[in-house]
Amino acid sequence: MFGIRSNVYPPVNVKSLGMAVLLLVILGQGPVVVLNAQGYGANFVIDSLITDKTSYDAGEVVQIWGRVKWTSGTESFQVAARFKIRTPSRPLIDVGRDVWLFVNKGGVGFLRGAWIVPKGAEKGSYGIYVCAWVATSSRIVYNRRVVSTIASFTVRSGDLQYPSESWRRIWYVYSDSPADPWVQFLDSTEDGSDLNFDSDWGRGRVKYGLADKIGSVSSRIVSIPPGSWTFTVGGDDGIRLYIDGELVISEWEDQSYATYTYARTFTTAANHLLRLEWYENEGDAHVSFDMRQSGSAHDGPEI
Ligand SMILES: [Ca+2]
Ligand SMILES: [Ca+2]
Repeated sequence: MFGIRSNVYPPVNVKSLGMAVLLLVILGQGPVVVLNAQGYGANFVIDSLITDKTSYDAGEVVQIWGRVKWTSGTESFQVAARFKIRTPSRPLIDVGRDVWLFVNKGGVGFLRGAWIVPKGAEKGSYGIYVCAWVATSSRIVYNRRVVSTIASFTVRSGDLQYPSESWRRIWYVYSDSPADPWVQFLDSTEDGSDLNFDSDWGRGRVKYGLADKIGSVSSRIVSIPPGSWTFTVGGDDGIRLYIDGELVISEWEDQSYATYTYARTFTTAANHLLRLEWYENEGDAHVSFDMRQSGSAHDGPEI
């Protein structure tokens, strides 16, 4: 699933690099990284291609800007641009088209595009390709002076992260199908430092204004001392728990809030990876996690 943003801007005459900086500030982005841009053309060149970061997670928006210089001539031009992404193993994906660049003779203009990294995007280096076509002020003339350029970035997506200080939660819109639950990435968050938690939203909003059709994948690493431990998870609706990648509790269905336990004896102290998946379909929403040494009234372990 690709999110495509096409931006059509009104005609503007942009003549200085200072305006480029101003434009980027207006766009409200953080650190800007100039990547390995290159281009060619008879009288104009894409001399920079810019993203706000060099690596991204699934669901993040890759903002792309290019700067184009027109080096000679007396005409006033528009440039139509098409943005494409080449993934590590797939051919070019057309991710958007932009028609808004206006270049007077000897001037500077700008391109802008955006792409949302899809859930499940493969890890690796991606290339952004921009093709631009000069147009007259009244109509676009494709294939007249083609310019291309490339920049690269890395996608981190697909990797669950296991912080030691908190749970990391990846939030999704739930699809109403337990077999293929996640239809849209919402956000990833670091949610507090409490290992054991009990989140009961009732019929209220869970997050992002959503009271229904929402779910999360929570993950963290925890150091577990030797001994017998009981893991208790609760869900309204579906819940499942993985320890070190092994599915140990699976109650992945619509249900009223219920808790389930799993016990394991650890013989040595070691770090273990926890992953808790949960979804809320409709009605009440509730999720909980608890781990403690068997027979202990204390939350465990010391972390
Ligand atoms: Ca609900
Ligand atoms: Ca429910």
